[in-house]
Amino acid sequence: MKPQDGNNSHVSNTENFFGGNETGKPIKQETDNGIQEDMNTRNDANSGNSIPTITDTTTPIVLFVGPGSSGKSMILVSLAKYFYSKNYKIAPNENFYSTSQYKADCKEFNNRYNADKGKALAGTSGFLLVDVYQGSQKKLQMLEAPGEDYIKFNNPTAPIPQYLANILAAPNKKIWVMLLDLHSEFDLASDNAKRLIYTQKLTDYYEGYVNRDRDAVILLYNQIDAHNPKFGTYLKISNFAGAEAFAKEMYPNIFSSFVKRPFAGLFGSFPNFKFHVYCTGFYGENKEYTACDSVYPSKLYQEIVRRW
Ligand SMILES: Nc1nc2c(ncn2[C@@H]2O[C@H](COP(=O)(O)OP(=O)(O)OP(=O)(O)O)[C@@H](O)[C@H]2O)c(=O)[nH]1
Ligand SMILES: [Mg+2]
Repeated sequence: MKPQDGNNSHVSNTENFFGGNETGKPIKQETDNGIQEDMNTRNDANSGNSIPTITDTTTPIVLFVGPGSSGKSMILVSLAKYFYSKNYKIAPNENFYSTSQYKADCKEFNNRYNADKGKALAGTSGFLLVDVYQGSQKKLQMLEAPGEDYIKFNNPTAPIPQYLANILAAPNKKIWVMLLDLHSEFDLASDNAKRLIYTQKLTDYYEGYVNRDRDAVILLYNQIDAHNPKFGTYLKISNFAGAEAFAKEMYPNIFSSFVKRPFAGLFGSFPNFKFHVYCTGFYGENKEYTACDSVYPSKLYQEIVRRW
């Protein structure tokens, strides 16, 4: 989904900051005009960054890669809540993008964050760059971007938007959180064709941007609560090994592709990723949200800080 800026007419009037509509279900739209769409319709800024831009080229960046509505925003906010509990300071980076929509989203994030201390933080439906501070030192930047900028199932080879290409080319260490997204509305667990498209986007495209010596890759089986028989609920992980085996069965090429060979030309390789599971919370009938147990963000948090 896209932010409501300019003439972005495909965004429903009922869409809210949570990335959903009044019925609570996110509205998923795909466009396929890549860079032009990004530059022409999102920019209502007169000054500042006319496309989303990370100006800090040294602090590590956490990227949440996944299709629209796969759960990226909610992972970011549940992580933000956890960072807060660990006494890190969290602040949306207001200079990242100059649109009025972006400024409003930053304000909304701040308001909710400060009012609620993360009890029921909302996600955005567009962009958010969140800075994480330990004391006065910036340790991390977490990027939330619209899923369709990462993958368009109706046009998977479309170029990624220019802003994203710039971020991928930036010298910062990247912590790639790649969502396996098996159970969102695209239902990649039962749609073999789409799952293959997504596999190829990760292995043939994004893997090319992973710097194996600098970056970290986390393959995240998110929304595991949506699997039946269950591997976990929002309160606990019930069957990690089962979840991992299922994810491997669904994505054999991803698990075999993200490997590192210690010495060129020699046989043998080892995984160049960490596998984790995630559930952001419980979503009631009317999408009322109850945050997940800290077991999920704490494991992801440990993985991220281990590598920053
Ligand atoms: N069951 C379940 N549903 C989830 C979970 N996380 C997110 N959802 C559902 O997925 C919806 C979309 O989540 P978002 O975090 O907004 O998705 P997104 O990837 O940021 O989507 P875009 O911003 O459109 O790319 C939420 O409104 C929830 O309904 C989860 O862990 N379990
Ligand atoms: Mg989002």
